[in-house]
Amino acid sequence: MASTAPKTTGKLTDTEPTVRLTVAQATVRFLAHQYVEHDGQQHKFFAGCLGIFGHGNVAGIGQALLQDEIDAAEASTEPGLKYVLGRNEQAMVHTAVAYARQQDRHRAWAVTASVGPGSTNMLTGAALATVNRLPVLLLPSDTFATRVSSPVLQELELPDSGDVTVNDAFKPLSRYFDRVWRPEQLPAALLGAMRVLTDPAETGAATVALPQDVQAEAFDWPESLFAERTWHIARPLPEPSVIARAAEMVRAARKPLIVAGGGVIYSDANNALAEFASQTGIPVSESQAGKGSLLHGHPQSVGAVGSTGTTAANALAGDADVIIGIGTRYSDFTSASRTAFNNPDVRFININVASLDSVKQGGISVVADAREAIESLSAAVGDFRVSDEYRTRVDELATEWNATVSDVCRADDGQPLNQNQVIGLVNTLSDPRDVVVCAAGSMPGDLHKLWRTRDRKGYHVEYGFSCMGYEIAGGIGVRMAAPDRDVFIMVGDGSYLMMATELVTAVQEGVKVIPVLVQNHGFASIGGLSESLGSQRFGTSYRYRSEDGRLAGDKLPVDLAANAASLGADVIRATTAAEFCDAVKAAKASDRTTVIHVETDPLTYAPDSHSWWDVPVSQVSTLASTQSAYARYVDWKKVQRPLVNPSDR
Ligand SMILES: Cc1ncc(C[n+]2csc(CCOP(=O)(O)OP(=O)(O)O)c2C)c(N)n1
Ligand SMILES: [Mg+2]
Repeated sequence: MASTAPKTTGKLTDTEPTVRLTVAQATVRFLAHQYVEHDGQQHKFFAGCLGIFGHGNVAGIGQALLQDEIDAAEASTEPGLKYVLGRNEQAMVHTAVAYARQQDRHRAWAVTASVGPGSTNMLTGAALATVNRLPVLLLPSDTFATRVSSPVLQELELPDSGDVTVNDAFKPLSRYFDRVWRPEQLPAALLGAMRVLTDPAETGAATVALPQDVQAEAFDWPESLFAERTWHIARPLPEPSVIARAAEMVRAARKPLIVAGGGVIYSDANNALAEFASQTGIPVSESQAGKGSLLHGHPQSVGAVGSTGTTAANALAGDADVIIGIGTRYSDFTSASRTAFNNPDVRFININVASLDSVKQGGISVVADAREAIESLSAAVGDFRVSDEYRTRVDELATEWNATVSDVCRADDGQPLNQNQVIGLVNTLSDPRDVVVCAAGSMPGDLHKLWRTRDRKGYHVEYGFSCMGYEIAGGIGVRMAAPDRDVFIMVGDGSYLMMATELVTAVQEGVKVIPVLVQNHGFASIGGLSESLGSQRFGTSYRYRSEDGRLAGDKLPVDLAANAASLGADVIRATTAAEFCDAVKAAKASDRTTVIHVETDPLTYAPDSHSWWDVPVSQVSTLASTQSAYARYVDWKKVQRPLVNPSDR
């Protein structure tokens, strides 16, 4: 019954029936009733809630999740919000983000953490989600809104500010941030977070900080807050006049090149892109997030572009007069730090849902869904075809690169494997629909160059943030999103040591993943980078400190295979190609998480990209190695172009 008292503090409605719940219970109930609709399909948005409890959430969100689980068990239904316990808050965000990526951003997780370090552990995950434009709802716990017990355990307590808490650090890392000081604010905060999470142009980390006293506080909520709510995931249409201008530019192009980014995959524009490429003959290169936009073997596929690109894509990029960027944010790796697109007259057409990306490189800005825009552009370019001469050049370059890859990946039985061979073997022995996951080290670049993608969701390298430690946690998220695919997690020893702990979560949840642990006793990637920049691999290998005080002694006696086994995983050690093949077959046949441990030589590199990445070198030094690296750096800087010329000229 509606009360006769006027609507004041402590009330949201006089006209609707209400239900009395804590803020945490209301949050869980609300999240369980959020749906999305895309292309006529409708389903729940949240797969569940990952969490680690401590003070702040144990009796708030924790109590609410418990009640949800018990209510569901009694009613013989699924919980509204399934709870999964992780080992590290950063890792839980990685799992959530990887899941969302595998699901084309159509499903997501909430992540709850306790006050203080539990919450700040999620900061890296927040940045990773926002940089990669992937949805995750973060629910950090906050210190008391009432402050009656301040300073509480893990409270920041600044001398000059009463309302700042450690969770303010989420603000620049989140696409949406709110703190619920009072229960009345909860509906607006949750609705605001949902809007951002389900908007392809805005999505990223959405953070709703929940003070510990507020989480536990009871309130009379309007029942409508818990109604099933469906958020439409939009496909914004391009403006016809903009498409006409873009088509005119394409029709005038002699050497056009497409740069496909993650947006192609999220928009499920793969078939549209394949048809457009076949119809026009325009070659397609791919960024890291865009790998899989056009499958390997398509006649117009020239593979990775940029700092870790193929010689084919990079040669074409260097000459291209029109670049059609689709769903790409043009990271420095994609543009080879603005040296890849080096035709003095190059012009850009940028198709992107986010205006931030669509205006980059001075390009014509087509703010639209990738699939819609490709289809419109395809119709608008009419009978345009690239010349036979250009088509032949594309063919020759792609064939040459393919031969290079086959050559470096060939494994001769009996010899210890190098990293190219490990990648080649995983590629050949995995099923086309299996997923390869990676994030940091030397393998992302090598995978970008060498991996032959056979399924639009078969390649998952987190390279927006390239976060060491993402691999295992992320691989778990991928497998949870795609339980019918095997997930091969390529993880270096450095990344493994940073965050191996989620193997325990994989075992707990029965989520089977296949980590391929590449042991090279340190940082092949940064070692190589250091050497190329004149810093002599300083501090990049895992060695005892030697008598001269340097980290140059023998290899450390770490046994990461034994470590993985101690966390509950099955482990197979492989040295030769034959052993590695057997290991992959056994891992695929098993229903348990199986780590394949392989030692490789950090000094064997993937074939060169004929490309560059801008990492500044010391301008003065007494070391000859640094001086010569600086001279090389200055040479590359000469060809770096700002790429801000307006394309519409
Ligand atoms: C969290 C984090 N810290 C530091 C870095 C910088 N970094 C990039 S790769 C790398 C070394 C990775 O070592 P490993 O996993 O063994 O791969 P390898 O280089 O040997 O292939 C480092 C330190 C990073 N990307 N992420
Ligand atoms: Mg390593």
